[in-house]
Amino acid sequence: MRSEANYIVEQVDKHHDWFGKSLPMIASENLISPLAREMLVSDFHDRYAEGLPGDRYYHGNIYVDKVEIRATELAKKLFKCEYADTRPISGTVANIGILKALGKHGDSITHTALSDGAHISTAKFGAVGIRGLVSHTYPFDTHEMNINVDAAKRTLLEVKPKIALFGRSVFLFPAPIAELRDTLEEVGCAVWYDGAHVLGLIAGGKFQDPLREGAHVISGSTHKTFPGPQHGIVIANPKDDKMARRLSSGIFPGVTSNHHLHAMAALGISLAEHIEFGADYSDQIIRNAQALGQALHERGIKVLCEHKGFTASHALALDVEEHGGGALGSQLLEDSNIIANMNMLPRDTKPRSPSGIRLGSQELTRLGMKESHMSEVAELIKRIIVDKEPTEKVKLDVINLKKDFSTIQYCFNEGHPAYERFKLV
Ligand code: DSN
Repeated sequence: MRSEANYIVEQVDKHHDWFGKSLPMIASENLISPLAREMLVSDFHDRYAEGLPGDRYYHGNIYVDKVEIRATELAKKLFKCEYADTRPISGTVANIGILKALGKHGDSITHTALSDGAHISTAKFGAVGIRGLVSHTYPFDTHEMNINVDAAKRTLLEVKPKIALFGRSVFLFPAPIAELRDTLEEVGCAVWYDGAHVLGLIAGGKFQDPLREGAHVISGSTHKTFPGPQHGIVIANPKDDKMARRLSSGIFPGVTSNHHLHAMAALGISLAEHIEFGADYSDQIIRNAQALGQALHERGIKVLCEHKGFTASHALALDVEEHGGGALGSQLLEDSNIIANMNMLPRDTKPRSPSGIRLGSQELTRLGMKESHMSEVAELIKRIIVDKEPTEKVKLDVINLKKDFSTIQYCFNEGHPAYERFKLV
C-alpha cells in the first residue's frame, strides 16, 4: 500500500509543478496566502467543535473559541454588518443553511435562471430543490447580462416570494437590488444575496454593497475573489432577532456538525489580510479584467458586453462559437497551460457543448499581474483559440510568462516561516 500512497503524492507533486507553470484563470478559484495556508495544516484540523464559542458539546476548544470569536469580529468589521457566521464549510453549505433558516417546503423563491448564469444551488437538483422550494426565475436581459428590472418587478409582485435571491456564477455586473428595493419591501420577502464570486470585491468596496442596498443576508464561499480557504461564510443585517437565531441554527445544527476549524482559522487570517489589502487588490482585479476584455476584443475574440466595458467584476464571458465552441477552446487552453472553463451563454441549452468560456482575473492579479500583462495573456489566448497554433508551441511562451509571477501578493508575507515554505506556487 505504501506504493499507492507514493503514487498519490507523486500526482499532487506533478499538479503543483504544472500549476506553477500555468496561468490559472478559473473565475471561482484563488490562491490562499502562505500564512493562512499554514492554518490548514495546524492541529485545528484534527479537532471537533460543535455549537458556538462558550457553548460547545466538546472540550478542548479554549483556543478554538478565541479564534472563532476573533474571526467573526473581523468578518463583521470587514463587511460592516451586525451578524457573521464563519462556520459554513462551503458556499453551497451556507446556501442550504440559509434556505433552511428562511424558507420551508412549498414556499416560493425568485432567482436568476441557471442558463442566465445562476449557481447550481438554485436548481431543482440543487439546494433549492432539496429544500422543496418552488422556483420562479427573473426575466433576464441577455444584452445587458443582467436582470430586467421592470419585468422582475412584475414577477416579484405576482409571485410574492418568501425569499428573493440575487447572485450568479457568471457575475459580470452588480445585481439591481437597489432598483428593486421598493418592490422587495412591498412584497416583504427576505432578500438574500449569494456573493460567492464577488465577495472579495464587495469587501474591498469595489462592486456593490448589498447590505446597504436592501439585502438582509449574504452567503459566500471564501476562495474566489475573496482569497481565503475553501470554506463558507454568512454575513447579515438580520431583520430581527428571530432571523438571526434562525440563520445561526440553519448552519448548526442545520447543515454542519464540526465546522472545519483549520479552515475557519485560515479564514480569520484571510479576513485580516483583506482588511489591509482588499481595496487595492479588488481595484486591480477589476482593472485587469476590463483590460483583458479590451485586449481580447482587439484580437477578434467576442467578449460579451463590449458596450459596458465587458465587466464590472473579475469575470469575463467569451463567445467562442465561431472558433469551435467552449469545450474545444477550454481544452486547447489547458493543453497550452492556461486553465479556464467552458461556460453556457444565455442562448445555450447543452452544458457539455456551450458556446462560451468564462475567465477570471483574480488569481493572475494575486500573483502581481497588471493591465499591461493582460495584453500578453490575451495574445496567448488568441494564438490558441483563433490562430489554432500548436499548443506545445504556445505552452512554452505561457511557461516563460509565468516565470515572473510566482509570489502571492496582497497578504502578510515577509517574516513568517510559512512564507518561505509556500512562496512558490
Ligand atoms: N460552480 C462554481 C463556479 O462558479 O465555478 C461555484 O461553486
